[in-house]
Amino acid sequence: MADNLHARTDFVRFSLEQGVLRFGQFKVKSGRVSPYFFNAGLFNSGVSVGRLATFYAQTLAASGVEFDMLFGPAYKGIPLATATAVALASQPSMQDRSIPFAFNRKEAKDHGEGGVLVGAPLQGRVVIIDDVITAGTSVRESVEIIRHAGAQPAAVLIALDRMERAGPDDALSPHSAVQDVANNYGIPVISIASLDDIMALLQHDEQFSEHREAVAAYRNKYGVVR
Ligand code: OMP
Repeated sequence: MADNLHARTDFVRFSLEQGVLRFGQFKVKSGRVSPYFFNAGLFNSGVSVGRLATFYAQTLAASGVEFDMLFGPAYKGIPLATATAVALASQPSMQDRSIPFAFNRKEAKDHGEGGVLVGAPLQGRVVIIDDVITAGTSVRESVEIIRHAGAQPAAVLIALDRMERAGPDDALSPHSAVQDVANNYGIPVISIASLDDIMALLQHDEQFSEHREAVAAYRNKYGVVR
């Protein structure tokens, strides 16, 4: 859809402007040296988090996924779920629904209200909100928390899909961690943008031409087969 393509490209540009998406050489969690890195922690001011949340909200609304509430895994998912719930309230398709949200603590509290969960009670169809999925650790923990509470994971919503194959260099999986999450839990993983959108921008904008080759080479080596 042309509109979505527009939004994805806008999101890549916005991430570059904010310094969240950078080109260079970065060692990532898998041990690979990536020619780009997406550091969502740098969406760290009122206006930038507000815009980020609008991208999440629009992407979720356009996905057609039916859901009852949001869950943000600690720590990074907490502001993401909170801000996205606020942004969803202004989406026309939400028709003034006020979407509940919840998040977990990393350590259980043994006094006061106690427990690991904060926010609305986990119930119904729950969308997990995160920044990137690399190994899928935080999604696995979230799915366990949601199921344990008797609710159902409905989808995972992330900012960027790096579209790269999981596993070590000598035994690359045919699937990415994102595809594994979708297959293992039987839920869609929706992303605001992906490596394809970054590559499209690199192809069309001369300003970034110096990074084309390195990103294309990385995509050729580790990219999922479409
Ligand atoms: P999981 O929750 O195990 O999927 O890990 C997410 C990890 O991805 C975080 O530890 C980040 O440091 C890391 N990461 C990014 O945030 N952005 C990237 O572009 C790449 C990575 C990464 O290390 O792969």
